[in-house]
Amino acid sequence: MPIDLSLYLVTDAELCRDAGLEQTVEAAVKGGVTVVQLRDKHASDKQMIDQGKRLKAILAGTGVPLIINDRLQVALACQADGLHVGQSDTAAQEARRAMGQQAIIGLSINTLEQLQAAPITLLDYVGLGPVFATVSKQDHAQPIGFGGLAALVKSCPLPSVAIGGLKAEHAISVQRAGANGLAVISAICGQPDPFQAARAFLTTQPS
Ligand code: TZP
Ligand code: MG
Repeated sequence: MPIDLSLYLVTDAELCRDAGLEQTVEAAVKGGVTVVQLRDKHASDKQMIDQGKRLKAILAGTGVPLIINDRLQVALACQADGLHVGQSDTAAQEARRAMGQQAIIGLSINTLEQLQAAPITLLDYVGLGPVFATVSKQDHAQPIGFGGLAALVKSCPLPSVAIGGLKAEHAISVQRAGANGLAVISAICGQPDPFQAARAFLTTQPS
């Protein structure tokens, strides 16, 4: 399924605690977010399914797809539009089989070796990074910088979204590296105004 990766919001329940997760997502989508990924390393499956259903209701009619991080059973139960898997999560093959041809399946990639081993024909996009070190993901892989990002994009036959420490002022560098968009957590989640934080990606000039 084609997907607009321009501004991909990955949620963080802890960072959104004060403002509210639904409120943050709703405002960020109004501000220009084109994909929402529900990511929660601490919630139970049941909590995540309920959260996914609430987000689906918010996204209904916006054209913005809901992707679930890691948990295939959650994605199926809340009828999400897709699943994003890491290198050690549910295999893309299993996700595609269970979710069907229309589902959006994404895979995280950090190295050329991982890209070469990826089941490209089963995927809709890849997440490339981390570009920079970030506190938003524990035990993340080695940062690749914009040079590493450009090298991966060059070898990548699929649409790609860059992730890891990205802020609005990085949009132009990501574009120059050839990726289709930016994925962010902390540049939107926990920001005082998630609407403006999202809009900044569309309007900020490089520093
Ligand atoms: N995968 C690689 S880096 C990262 C994930 C989920 C976290 C990105 O968060 P932030 O706050 O945008 O750096
Ligand atoms: Mg994962």
